[in-house]
Amino acid sequence: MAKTHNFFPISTLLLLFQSALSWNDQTRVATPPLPIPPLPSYSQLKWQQREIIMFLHFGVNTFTDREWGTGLESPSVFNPTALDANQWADAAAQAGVSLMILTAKHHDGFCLWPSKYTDHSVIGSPWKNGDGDVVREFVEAAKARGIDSGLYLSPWDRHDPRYGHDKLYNEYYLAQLQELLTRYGDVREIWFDGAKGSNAKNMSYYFNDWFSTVRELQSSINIFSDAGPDVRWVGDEKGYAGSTCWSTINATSLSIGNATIISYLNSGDSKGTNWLPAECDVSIRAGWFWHKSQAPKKLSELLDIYYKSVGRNCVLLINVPPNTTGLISKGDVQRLKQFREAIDTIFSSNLAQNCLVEASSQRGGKNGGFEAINTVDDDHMWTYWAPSEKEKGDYWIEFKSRSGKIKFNVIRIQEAIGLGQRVKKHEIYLDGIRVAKGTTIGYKRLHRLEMGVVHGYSVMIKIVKAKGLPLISSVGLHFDPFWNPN
Ligand code: FUL
Repeated sequence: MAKTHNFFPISTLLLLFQSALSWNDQTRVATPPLPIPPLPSYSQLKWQQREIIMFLHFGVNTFTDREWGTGLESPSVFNPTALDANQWADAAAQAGVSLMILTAKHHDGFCLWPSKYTDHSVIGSPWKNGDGDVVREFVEAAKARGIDSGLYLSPWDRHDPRYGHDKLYNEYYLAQLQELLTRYGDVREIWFDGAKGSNAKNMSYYFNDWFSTVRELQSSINIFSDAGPDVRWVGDEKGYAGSTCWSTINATSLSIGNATIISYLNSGDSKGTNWLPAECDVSIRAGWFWHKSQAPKKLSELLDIYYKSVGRNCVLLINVPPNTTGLISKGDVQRLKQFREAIDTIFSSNLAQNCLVEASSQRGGKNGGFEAINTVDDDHMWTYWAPSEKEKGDYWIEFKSRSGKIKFNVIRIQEAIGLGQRVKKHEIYLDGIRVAKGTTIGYKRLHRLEMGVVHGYSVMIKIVKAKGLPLISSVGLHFDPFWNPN
Protein backbone atom coordinates (compact mmCIF):
# COMPACT_ATOMS: atom_id res chain seq x y z
CA MET A 1 0.00 0.00 0.00
CA ALA A 2 1.40 3.43 -0.93
CA LYS A 3 2.21 5.71 1.97
CA THR A 4 0.39 9.12 1.93
CA HIS A 5 2.80 11.95 1.76
CA ASN A 6 2.75 14.93 4.15
CA PHE A 7 3.49 18.08 2.06
CA PHE A 8 3.35 20.51 5.05
CA PRO A 9 4.48 19.95 8.58
CA ILE A 10 1.63 20.15 11.15
CA SER A 11 2.93 23.51 12.51
CA THR A 12 2.54 25.14 9.07
CA LEU A 13 -1.03 23.85 8.78
CA LEU A 14 -1.84 25.27 12.21
CA LEU A 15 -0.48 28.67 11.20
CA LEU A 16 -2.60 28.68 8.02
CA PHE A 17 -5.68 27.75 10.07
CA GLN A 18 -5.03 30.53 12.57
CA SER A 19 -4.60 33.18 9.92
CA ALA A 20 -7.85 32.02 8.28
CA LEU A 21 -9.55 32.47 11.63
CA SER A 22 -8.21 35.98 12.16
CA TRP A 23 -9.26 36.88 8.59
CA ASN A 24 -12.72 35.74 9.61
CA ASP A 25 -12.61 37.92 12.69
CA GLN A 26 -11.73 41.00 10.75
CA THR A 27 -14.11 40.74 7.85
CA ARG A 28 -17.18 38.87 8.98
CA VAL A 29 -19.82 39.71 11.52
CA ALA A 30 -21.65 37.13 13.56
CA THR A 31 -24.81 35.57 12.17
CA PRO A 32 -28.15 36.70 13.62
CA PRO A 33 -29.55 34.54 16.40
CA LEU A 34 -32.29 32.07 15.59
CA PRO A 35 -35.81 33.51 15.56
CA ILE A 36 -38.27 32.66 18.30
CA PRO A 37 -41.57 31.83 16.61
CA PRO A 38 -44.30 32.79 15.93
CA LEU A 39 -43.07 35.49 13.54
CA PRO A 40 -44.94 38.26 11.71
CA SER A 41 -45.68 37.95 8.00
CA TYR A 42 -44.31 40.55 5.60
CA SER A 43 -47.71 42.31 5.49
CA GLN A 44 -48.05 42.30 9.27
CA LEU A 45 -44.61 43.89 9.64
CA LYS A 46 -45.54 46.59 7.14
CA TRP A 47 -48.81 47.19 8.98
CA GLN A 48 -47.03 47.52 12.34
CA GLN A 49 -44.65 50.16 11.01
CA ARG A 50 -47.56 52.34 9.89
CA GLU A 51 -48.22 53.17 13.59
CA ILE A 52 -51.23 55.44 12.92
CA ILE A 53 -53.94 54.64 10.37
CA MET A 54 -57.25 56.37 9.72
CA PHE A 55 -60.85 55.19 9.77
CA LEU A 56 -63.67 57.02 7.96
CA HIS A 57 -67.22 56.27 9.05
CA PHE A 58 -69.53 57.71 6.41
CA GLY A 59 -72.97 56.70 5.17
CA VAL A 60 -76.67 57.27 5.80
CA ASN A 61 -76.02 57.74 9.54
CA THR A 62 -74.08 60.90 8.72
CA PHE A 63 -77.36 62.41 7.49
CA THR A 64 -79.73 60.91 10.06
CA ASP A 65 -77.61 61.72 13.11
CA ARG A 66 -77.46 58.09 14.22
CA GLU A 67 -74.68 55.67 15.17
CA TRP A 68 -76.46 52.50 14.07
CA GLY A 69 -78.89 52.90 11.18
CA THR A 70 -82.09 50.89 11.18
CA GLY A 71 -81.75 49.62 7.62
CA LEU A 72 -85.02 51.35 6.76
CA GLU A 73 -83.35 54.57 5.59
CA SER A 74 -84.07 55.65 2.06
CA PRO A 75 -80.93 55.96 -0.14
CA SER A 76 -82.25 59.45 -0.91
CA VAL A 77 -81.01 60.69 2.49
CA PHE A 78 -77.43 60.23 1.33
CA ASN A 79 -76.74 63.59 -0.29
CA PRO A 80 -73.36 65.17 0.48
CA THR A 81 -73.30 68.64 -0.99
CA ALA A 82 -69.57 68.95 -1.67
CA LEU A 83 -67.98 65.53 -1.22
CA ASP A 84 -64.25 65.68 -1.90
CA ALA A 85 -62.22 62.57 -1.07
CA ASN A 86 -59.08 64.56 -1.91
CA GLN A 87 -59.71 66.62 1.19
CA TRP A 88 -59.87 63.39 3.26
CA ALA A 89 -56.60 62.19 1.76
CA ASP A 90 -54.94 65.57 2.33
CA ALA A 91 -55.96 65.44 5.98
CA ALA A 92 -54.54 61.92 6.24
CA ALA A 93 -51.29 62.82 4.46
CA GLN A 94 -50.84 65.83 6.71
CA ALA A 95 -51.27 63.54 9.72
CA GLY A 96 -48.60 61.15 8.42
CA VAL A 97 -51.16 58.40 7.87
CA SER A 98 -50.29 55.74 5.26
CA LEU A 99 -53.54 53.74 5.27
CA MET A 100 -57.18 54.88 5.31
CA ILE A 101 -60.11 52.52 5.87
CA LEU A 102 -63.61 53.47 4.64
CA THR A 103 -66.94 51.99 5.77
CA ALA A 104 -68.09 50.73 2.37
CA LYS A 105 -71.15 49.32 4.12
CA HIS A 106 -72.14 49.79 7.78
CA HIS A 107 -74.77 47.85 9.75
CA ASP A 108 -77.62 49.72 7.96
CA GLY A 109 -76.69 47.90 4.74
CA PHE A 110 -76.36 51.06 2.60
CA CYS A 111 -73.51 50.65 0.09
CA LEU A 112 -71.21 53.54 -0.76
CA TRP A 113 -70.45 51.91 -4.11
CA PRO A 114 -72.87 50.88 -6.90
CA SER A 115 -73.12 47.19 -6.06
CA LYS A 116 -74.69 44.91 -8.68
CA TYR A 117 -76.39 42.91 -5.97
CA THR A 118 -78.61 45.50 -4.26
CA ASP A 119 -80.45 48.75 -4.93
CA HIS A 120 -79.69 49.93 -1.43
CA SER A 121 -76.72 52.04 -2.45
CA VAL A 122 -75.51 55.31 -3.95
CA ILE A 123 -77.43 54.30 -7.11
CA GLY A 124 -80.61 55.41 -5.36
CA SER A 125 -79.16 58.68 -4.01
CA PRO A 126 -79.50 62.19 -5.38
CA TRP A 127 -75.73 62.57 -5.01
CA LYS A 128 -74.34 62.74 -8.57
CA ASN A 129 -77.80 61.67 -9.78
CA GLY A 130 -77.14 58.11 -8.72
CA ASP A 131 -73.95 57.88 -10.78
CA GLY A 132 -71.55 58.35 -7.87
CA ASP A 133 -69.15 55.86 -6.30
CA VAL A 134 -67.64 56.94 -2.99
CA VAL A 135 -65.37 53.90 -2.80
CA ARG A 136 -63.84 54.78 -6.19
CA GLU A 137 -63.30 58.44 -5.25
CA PHE A 138 -61.79 57.34 -1.95
CA VAL A 139 -59.26 54.86 -3.40
CA GLU A 140 -58.26 57.23 -6.19
CA ALA A 141 -57.69 60.16 -3.86
CA ALA A 142 -55.65 57.96 -1.53
CA LYS A 143 -53.58 56.52 -4.36
CA ALA A 144 -52.78 59.97 -5.74
CA ARG A 145 -51.11 60.78 -2.41
CA GLY A 146 -49.35 57.42 -2.00
CA ILE A 147 -51.78 56.39 0.75
CA ASP A 148 -53.03 52.80 0.88
CA SER A 149 -56.71 51.90 1.08
CA GLY A 150 -58.64 49.58 3.32
CA LEU A 151 -62.36 48.73 3.43
CA TYR A 152 -64.92 47.90 6.10
CA LEU A 153 -67.82 45.70 5.02
CA SER A 154 -70.23 45.13 7.89
CA PRO A 155 -71.28 41.49 8.31
CA TRP A 156 -74.38 42.57 10.25
CA ASP A 157 -76.82 43.99 7.70
CA ARG A 158 -80.12 45.41 8.96
CA HIS A 159 -81.48 46.12 5.51
CA ASP A 160 -80.96 43.14 3.27
CA PRO A 161 -83.77 40.56 3.41
CA ARG A 162 -81.24 37.78 2.82
CA TYR A 163 -79.81 38.46 6.30
CA GLY A 164 -80.83 35.60 8.56
CA HIS A 165 -80.77 33.04 5.71
CA ASP A 166 -77.33 31.52 6.02
CA LYS A 167 -76.70 30.41 2.46
CA LEU A 168 -78.34 33.37 0.72
CA TYR A 169 -76.71 36.02 2.88
CA ASN A 170 -73.25 34.43 2.78
CA GLU A 171 -73.53 34.33 -1.03
CA TYR A 172 -74.51 37.99 -1.02
CA TYR A 173 -71.67 38.93 1.33
CA LEU A 174 -69.12 37.00 -0.75
CA ALA A 175 -70.42 38.62 -3.93
CA GLN A 176 -69.85 42.05 -2.40
CA LEU A 177 -66.40 41.08 -1.18
CA GLN A 178 -65.57 40.00 -4.72
CA GLU A 179 -66.75 43.35 -6.07
CA LEU A 180 -64.78 45.37 -3.57
CA LEU A 181 -61.61 43.35 -3.89
CA THR A 182 -61.54 43.18 -7.69
CA ARG A 183 -62.81 46.59 -8.80
CA TYR A 184 -60.67 49.02 -6.84
CA GLY A 185 -57.05 47.87 -7.09
CA ASP A 186 -54.93 47.01 -4.07
CA VAL A 187 -56.68 46.88 -0.72
CA ARG A 188 -54.33 46.60 2.26
CA GLU A 189 -56.77 45.93 5.09
CA ILE A 190 -60.26 44.50 5.27
CA TRP A 191 -62.28 45.05 8.42
CA PHE A 192 -64.70 42.38 9.59
CA ASP A 193 -66.67 43.90 12.44
CA GLY A 194 -68.04 41.44 14.98
CA ALA A 195 -70.74 43.87 16.23
CA LYS A 196 -74.35 42.78 16.09
CA GLY A 197 -77.43 44.12 17.90
CA SER A 198 -78.92 41.97 20.63
CA ASN A 199 -82.19 41.57 18.69
CA ALA A 200 -80.51 40.80 15.39
CA LYS A 201 -81.62 37.75 13.44
CA ASN A 202 -79.69 34.56 13.98
CA MET A 203 -77.07 34.06 11.35
CA SER A 204 -73.89 32.02 10.80
CA TYR A 205 -71.18 33.75 8.87
CA TYR A 206 -68.99 31.53 6.66
CA PHE A 207 -65.79 33.17 7.87
CA ASN A 208 -63.49 30.57 6.36
CA ASP A 209 -64.96 31.14 2.92
CA TRP A 210 -64.73 34.90 3.39
CA PHE A 211 -61.09 34.74 4.46
CA SER A 212 -60.13 32.41 1.60
CA THR A 213 -61.84 34.71 -0.89
CA VAL A 214 -59.93 37.69 0.48
CA ARG A 215 -56.61 35.83 0.23
CA GLU A 216 -57.45 34.71 -3.28
CA LEU A 217 -58.15 38.24 -4.50
CA GLN A 218 -55.53 40.32 -2.70
CA SER A 219 -51.94 39.33 -1.97
CA SER A 220 -50.76 41.92 0.55
CA ILE A 221 -53.92 42.45 2.54
CA ASN A 222 -54.31 42.13 6.31
CA ILE A 223 -57.59 40.67 7.54
CA PHE A 224 -58.88 42.34 10.71
CA SER A 225 -61.48 40.86 13.01
CA ASP A 226 -61.82 40.17 16.75
CA ALA A 227 -59.93 36.98 15.99
CA GLY A 228 -57.68 37.94 13.07
CA PRO A 229 -56.36 36.04 11.12
CA ASP A 230 -53.83 38.89 10.56
CA VAL A 231 -54.79 41.67 12.95
CA ARG A 232 -56.87 41.33 16.11
CA TRP A 233 -59.15 43.78 17.86
CA VAL A 234 -57.64 45.21 21.06
CA GLY A 235 -60.86 44.57 22.99
CA ASP A 236 -62.06 48.15 23.58
CA GLU A 237 -63.02 51.23 21.59
CA LYS A 238 -61.05 53.69 23.70
CA GLY A 239 -57.79 53.17 21.83
CA TYR A 240 -56.09 51.59 24.85
CA ALA A 241 -54.03 48.41 24.77
CA GLY A 242 -53.14 46.50 27.92
CA SER A 243 -49.93 47.61 29.63
CA THR A 244 -48.83 44.08 28.85
CA CYS A 245 -49.43 43.56 25.18
CA TRP A 246 -48.17 40.56 23.25
CA SER A 247 -48.50 40.36 19.50
CA THR A 248 -48.77 36.64 20.07
CA ILE A 249 -51.96 34.85 21.10
CA ASN A 250 -53.66 31.49 20.69
CA ALA A 251 -56.08 31.96 17.82
CA THR A 252 -57.92 28.79 18.79
CA SER A 253 -59.10 30.59 21.98
CA LEU A 254 -60.64 33.42 19.94
CA SER A 255 -63.92 33.84 18.14
CA ILE A 256 -65.65 36.76 16.50
CA GLY A 257 -68.22 38.70 18.54
CA ASN A 258 -67.30 36.92 21.81
CA ALA A 259 -67.48 39.30 24.79
CA THR A 260 -65.69 36.89 27.15
CA ILE A 261 -62.29 37.24 25.49
CA ILE A 262 -61.92 41.00 25.81
CA SER A 263 -59.12 41.01 28.39
CA TYR A 264 -57.28 38.23 26.52
CA LEU A 265 -57.45 40.38 23.37
CA ASN A 266 -56.19 43.38 25.34
CA SER A 267 -53.02 41.69 26.58
CA GLY A 268 -52.30 38.86 24.13
CA ASP A 269 -50.46 35.79 25.35
CA SER A 270 -46.74 35.21 25.90
CA LYS A 271 -47.30 31.54 25.08
CA GLY A 272 -49.45 32.24 22.02
CA THR A 273 -48.61 30.25 18.93
CA ASN A 274 -50.04 32.80 16.45
CA TRP A 275 -48.64 36.19 15.50
CA LEU A 276 -51.78 38.30 15.70
CA PRO A 277 -51.00 41.89 16.75
CA ALA A 278 -53.69 44.25 18.08
CA GLU A 279 -55.23 47.31 16.45
CA CYS A 280 -56.64 50.05 18.71
CA ASP A 281 -59.73 51.66 17.16
CA VAL A 282 -61.05 54.91 18.58
CA SER A 283 -62.84 57.95 17.20
CA ILE A 284 -61.52 61.49 17.26
CA ARG A 285 -65.03 62.40 18.50
CA ALA A 286 -67.43 60.62 20.84
CA GLY A 287 -69.25 58.89 17.97
CA TRP A 288 -68.02 56.96 14.94
CA PHE A 289 -70.26 58.94 12.58
CA TRP A 290 -70.30 62.72 12.32
CA HIS A 291 -72.79 64.54 14.53
CA LYS A 292 -73.23 68.28 14.62
CA SER A 293 -73.28 68.27 18.41
CA GLN A 294 -69.86 66.64 18.83
CA ALA A 295 -66.36 68.08 18.80
CA PRO A 296 -62.91 66.52 18.41
CA LYS A 297 -61.02 65.24 21.45
CA LYS A 298 -58.39 67.49 23.01
CA LEU A 299 -54.77 67.13 21.94
CA SER A 300 -53.84 65.85 25.41
CA GLU A 301 -56.44 63.06 25.05
CA LEU A 302 -55.10 62.07 21.65
CA LEU A 303 -51.55 61.98 23.00
CA ASP A 304 -52.70 59.82 25.91
CA ILE A 305 -54.25 57.44 23.38
CA TYR A 306 -51.03 57.44 21.35
CA TYR A 307 -48.94 56.45 24.39
CA LYS A 308 -51.43 53.68 25.25
CA SER A 309 -51.72 52.26 21.73
CA VAL A 310 -48.61 52.83 19.61
CA GLY A 311 -46.65 53.05 22.86
CA ARG A 312 -47.95 49.62 23.86
CA ASN A 313 -46.99 47.71 20.76
CA CYS A 314 -50.15 48.38 18.72
CA VAL A 315 -51.34 50.28 15.68
CA LEU A 316 -53.72 53.17 16.32
CA LEU A 317 -56.78 53.30 14.04
CA ILE A 318 -58.18 56.80 14.53
CA ASN A 319 -61.62 57.52 13.11
CA VAL A 320 -62.18 60.91 11.48
CA PRO A 321 -65.74 61.07 10.09
CA PRO A 322 -66.72 63.17 7.05
CA ASN A 323 -69.72 65.45 7.67
CA THR A 324 -72.91 66.06 5.67
CA THR A 325 -71.08 68.17 3.11
CA GLY A 326 -68.83 65.16 2.49
CA LEU A 327 -65.78 66.84 3.98
CA ILE A 328 -63.86 66.30 7.20
CA SER A 329 -64.74 69.20 9.49
CA LYS A 330 -62.10 71.92 9.85
CA GLY A 331 -61.74 71.38 13.60
CA ASP A 332 -60.95 67.69 13.08
CA VAL A 333 -58.42 68.42 10.34
CA GLN A 334 -56.78 70.97 12.59
CA ARG A 335 -56.66 68.59 15.57
CA LEU A 336 -55.16 65.82 13.45
CA LYS A 337 -52.49 68.20 12.23
CA GLN A 338 -51.68 69.28 15.80
CA PHE A 339 -51.50 65.63 16.80
CA ARG A 340 -48.92 64.87 14.10
CA GLU A 341 -46.93 68.00 14.89
CA ALA A 342 -46.88 67.09 18.58
CA ILE A 343 -45.64 63.55 17.85
CA ASP A 344 -42.94 64.93 15.56
CA THR A 345 -41.90 67.48 18.16
CA ILE A 346 -41.57 64.82 20.86
CA PHE A 347 -39.76 62.20 18.83
CA SER A 348 -37.71 64.14 16.29
CA SER A 349 -34.81 64.50 18.67
CA ASN A 350 -33.31 61.56 20.52
CA LEU A 351 -30.98 62.45 23.38
CA ALA A 352 -29.64 58.90 23.47
CA GLN A 353 -27.90 59.57 20.17
CA ASN A 354 -25.35 61.83 21.86
CA CYS A 355 -24.56 59.26 24.55
CA LEU A 356 -21.87 56.63 24.99
CA VAL A 357 -23.67 53.30 24.63
CA GLU A 358 -22.56 50.19 26.49
CA ALA A 359 -24.11 46.80 27.10
CA SER A 360 -23.70 43.77 29.35
CA SER A 361 -22.28 41.88 26.34
CA GLN A 362 -22.48 41.92 22.55
CA ARG A 363 -23.05 39.02 20.19
CA GLY A 364 -19.88 38.32 18.20
CA GLY A 365 -17.81 40.70 20.35
CA LYS A 366 -16.68 44.21 19.57
CA ASN A 367 -17.37 44.24 15.83
CA GLY A 368 -19.81 41.38 15.73
CA GLY A 369 -22.57 43.41 14.05
CA PHE A 370 -24.86 43.41 17.11
CA GLU A 371 -23.33 46.30 19.01
CA ALA A 372 -25.26 48.38 21.52
CA ILE A 373 -24.78 51.41 19.26
CA ASN A 374 -27.27 49.86 16.80
CA THR A 375 -30.03 51.01 19.13
CA VAL A 376 -29.47 54.65 18.21
CA ASP A 377 -29.30 54.33 14.42
CA ASP A 378 -32.25 55.08 12.12
CA ASP A 379 -33.20 51.47 11.48
CA HIS A 380 -35.80 50.40 14.03
CA MET A 381 -36.20 46.84 12.84
CA TRP A 382 -33.21 45.04 11.36
CA THR A 383 -30.19 46.50 13.13
CA TYR A 384 -30.24 45.73 16.81
CA TRP A 385 -28.29 45.04 19.94
CA ALA A 386 -28.01 41.36 20.80
CA PRO A 387 -26.19 40.10 23.91
CA SER A 388 -23.79 37.19 23.77
CA GLU A 389 -25.25 33.66 23.93
CA LYS A 390 -22.91 33.01 26.84
CA GLU A 391 -24.42 35.70 28.99
CA LYS A 392 -26.73 34.56 31.74
CA GLY A 393 -28.69 36.72 34.16
CA ASP A 394 -29.70 40.35 33.70
CA TYR A 395 -29.08 41.86 30.33
CA TRP A 396 -28.53 45.58 30.26
CA ILE A 397 -27.79 48.44 27.94
CA GLU A 398 -26.61 51.81 29.18
CA PHE A 399 -26.59 55.33 27.77
CA LYS A 400 -24.03 57.68 29.36
CA SER A 401 -24.03 61.38 28.77
CA ARG A 402 -20.87 62.80 27.15
CA SER A 403 -21.51 66.26 28.51
CA GLY A 404 -23.77 67.36 31.33
CA LYS A 405 -27.10 65.98 32.45
CA ILE A 406 -29.71 64.54 30.10
CA LYS A 407 -33.21 65.96 30.61
CA PHE A 408 -36.12 63.81 29.43
CA ASN A 409 -39.58 62.53 30.34
CA VAL A 410 -40.16 59.80 27.74
CA ILE A 411 -38.25 56.58 27.08
CA ARG A 412 -38.81 54.64 23.88
CA ILE A 413 -37.72 51.02 23.53
CA GLN A 414 -38.19 48.82 20.47
CA GLU A 415 -37.59 45.13 19.94
CA ALA A 416 -36.38 43.55 16.71
CA ILE A 417 -39.76 41.83 16.30
CA GLY A 418 -38.76 40.33 12.95
CA LEU A 419 -37.11 37.64 15.11
CA GLY A 420 -40.06 37.29 17.48
CA GLN A 421 -41.38 39.24 20.46
CA ARG A 422 -39.28 38.29 23.49
CA VAL A 423 -39.13 40.71 26.43
CA LYS A 424 -41.37 39.83 29.40
CA LYS A 425 -40.12 42.28 31.99
CA HIS A 426 -37.89 45.35 31.92
CA GLU A 427 -36.77 48.18 34.20
CA ILE A 428 -35.24 51.58 33.61
CA TYR A 429 -32.75 53.25 35.94
CA LEU A 430 -31.49 56.82 35.99
CA ASP A 431 -28.16 57.16 37.84
CA GLY A 432 -28.98 53.90 39.63
CA ILE A 433 -32.54 54.86 40.66
CA ARG A 434 -35.46 53.09 39.06
CA VAL A 435 -37.68 55.51 37.13
CA ALA A 436 -39.89 53.11 35.17
CA LYS A 437 -40.69 49.45 34.77
CA GLY A 438 -42.85 47.39 32.52
CA THR A 439 -43.54 44.00 31.06
CA THR A 440 -43.72 43.65 27.27
CA ILE A 441 -41.91 45.88 24.77
CA GLY A 442 -42.69 44.56 21.28
CA TYR A 443 -42.40 46.83 18.25
CA LYS A 444 -42.57 49.95 20.40
CA ARG A 445 -42.89 50.65 24.11
CA LEU A 446 -43.19 54.21 25.36
CA HIS A 447 -42.78 55.15 29.00
CA ARG A 448 -44.03 58.63 29.73
CA LEU A 449 -42.56 59.19 33.17
CA GLU A 450 -45.07 59.49 36.01
CA MET A 451 -42.77 61.88 37.85
CA GLY A 452 -42.42 64.18 34.84
CA VAL A 453 -39.06 65.50 33.69
CA VAL A 454 -35.92 63.89 35.13
CA HIS A 455 -32.25 64.88 34.85
CA GLY A 456 -29.24 62.59 35.09
CA TYR A 457 -26.03 61.23 33.59
CA SER A 458 -26.75 57.61 32.79
CA VAL A 459 -29.82 55.65 31.78
CA MET A 460 -29.76 51.89 32.08
CA ILE A 461 -32.38 49.56 30.60
CA LYS A 462 -32.41 46.16 32.26
CA ILE A 463 -34.09 43.26 30.58
CA VAL A 464 -35.17 41.27 33.61
CA LYS A 465 -37.02 38.45 31.88
CA ALA A 466 -37.22 37.40 28.25
CA LYS A 467 -37.95 34.43 26.02
CA GLY A 468 -34.34 33.74 25.01
CA LEU A 469 -31.97 36.54 24.06
CA PRO A 470 -33.52 40.02 24.07
CA LEU A 471 -32.95 41.88 20.78
CA ILE A 472 -33.32 45.65 21.09
CA SER A 473 -33.53 47.55 17.82
CA SER A 474 -33.98 51.10 19.07
CA VAL A 475 -33.91 53.24 22.19
CA GLY A 476 -34.92 56.86 22.52
CA LEU A 477 -34.71 59.40 25.33
CA HIS A 478 -37.15 62.16 24.49
CA PHE A 479 -38.58 65.33 25.88
CA ASP A 480 -42.36 65.71 25.63
CA PRO A 481 -43.26 69.39 26.19
CA PHE A 482 -46.97 68.49 26.30
CA TRP A 483 -46.58 66.18 29.31
CA ASN A 484 -47.12 67.77 32.65
CA PRO A 485 -48.34 65.22 35.21
CA ASN A 486 -48.45 67.66 38.11
C1 FUL B 1 -68.40 48.66 16.13
C2 FUL B 1 -69.61 49.17 15.36
O1 FUL B 1 -70.83 48.73 15.93
C3 FUL B 1 -69.51 50.67 15.39
O2 FUL B 1 -70.61 51.30 14.80
C4 FUL B 1 -68.22 51.07 14.69
O3 FUL B 1 -68.29 50.73 13.33
C5 FUL B 1 -67.03 50.39 15.36
C6 FUL B 1 -65.72 50.64 14.66
O4 FUL B 1 -67.23 49.01 15.42
O5 FUL B 1 -68.39 47.37 16.37
